[in-house]
Amino acid sequence: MSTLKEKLYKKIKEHRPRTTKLIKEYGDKVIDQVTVSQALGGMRGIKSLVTDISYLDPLEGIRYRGYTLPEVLEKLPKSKGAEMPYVEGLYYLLLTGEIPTQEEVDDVIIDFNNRRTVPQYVKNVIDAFPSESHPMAILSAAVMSLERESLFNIKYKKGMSKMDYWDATYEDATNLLAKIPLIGAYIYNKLYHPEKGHRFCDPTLDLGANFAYMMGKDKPYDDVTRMYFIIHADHESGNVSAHTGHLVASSLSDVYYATSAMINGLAGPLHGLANQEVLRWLQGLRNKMGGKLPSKEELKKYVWDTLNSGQVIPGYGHAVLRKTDPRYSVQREFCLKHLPEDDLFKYVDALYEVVPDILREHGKAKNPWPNVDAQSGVVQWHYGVTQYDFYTVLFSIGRSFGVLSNIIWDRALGYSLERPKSVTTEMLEKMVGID
Ligand code: AMX
Repeated sequence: MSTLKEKLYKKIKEHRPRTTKLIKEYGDKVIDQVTVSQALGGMRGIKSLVTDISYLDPLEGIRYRGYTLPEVLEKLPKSKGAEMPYVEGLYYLLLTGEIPTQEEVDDVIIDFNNRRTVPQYVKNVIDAFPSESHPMAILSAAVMSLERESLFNIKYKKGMSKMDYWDATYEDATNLLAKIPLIGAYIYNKLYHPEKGHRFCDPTLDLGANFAYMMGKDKPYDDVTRMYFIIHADHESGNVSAHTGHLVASSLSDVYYATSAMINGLAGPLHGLANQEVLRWLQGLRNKMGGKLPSKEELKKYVWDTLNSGQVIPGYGHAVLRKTDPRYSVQREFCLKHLPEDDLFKYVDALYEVVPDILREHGKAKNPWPNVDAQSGVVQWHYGVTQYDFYTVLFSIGRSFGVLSNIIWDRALGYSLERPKSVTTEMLEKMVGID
């Protein structure tokens, strides 16, 4: 058993009695109430999910296992000369709640490297897609095609004890996490650089560096990759991608079904696709300005024109956050250090000066501040990943780490099949006293 798996098992055994006690002794205690607008409005804010992997404070932003993003980036081990930590170390943290030592991360890196091989039939599935297909559709199908590898399914059919569900799920999840960056890079090269062909992975490199290598990118794209995957990994359980993964896995569908479903949820423009929308919108602005940096008045007009045509300002607002997203700030810091003169970065910075005030005046958005997506496309664009359809694939790879860590723990703690209750509009009208 690997060091990570051993540590995880110890944590699971320690945690199980806490969940059992809560259900057995406090199962009837009320922790929230539901209003009509919540029932009709996407269940905003209802406390009805439990996860210990991450928590999203509306003002402070995300914490992974109690650590803020700057703390995560500072404390996790890094390779020599790197600014950003190993993604493999993040997996260790998400699963165990502990910051790994260099030795413990090395162990995970070796384990991941041993699981990397992407079967030829998955590549065939990818190759069979027309080149006009959206890369998210291809990613979803590629992950789905891997489903036949599920150890959970094999063991379940043979009659596995519930107490062992986490083990087979851990194996499936770790196999998928090791492969999904390679699948992403394969899709990228097929769609955008078929003339260059595909690169085999480099077994001497960690996940972030190998992804950069397979994408054909030089330094510091390895750090961009690590930063990107780490900051997108988790955002507690209620967002569309995390919740979809959890929901599908709650029926004991294996992690391949669950991950493919979470990818499908992430592909919507109000969620993961927003980063590509931001780039489209910024390019529209740049074209309008003929490449020059707009004045404050020109920027304001562009923002108001977008709003007045009934569209949202991509990269701004959030269902839970009520302040600037720390994931935006982490990327901004990176941009200030590495690409302060980048054209698009200057646009993004200038927009930060005007959009929050306009959204406040517009009076609809509960949060006028930027979210993660307002910055992330700019970083990718700068390093030559200009095919913005691809940005949500990068988001998906990062998000898989959080979603799969959650699913492993869901199985370890025996979380139930999800089944909330619905009512009809007529019932709702009766409940509030409308005749
Ligand atoms: N521009 C214009 N209007 C906005 C807005 C924005 N950026 N953000 C919210 N609003 C509007 C909503 O459309 C809604 O209008 P309605 O009453 O006419 O339906 C109203 O303000 C209230 O919305 P809210 O409660 O503040 O937000 P929400 O929880 O309903 O939606 C989100 C959250 C992110 C979908 C929304 O802010 C939005 O559409 N933002 C732009 C797209 C985006 O950046 N998405 C990425 C989010 C992060 C991620 O998941 N990757």
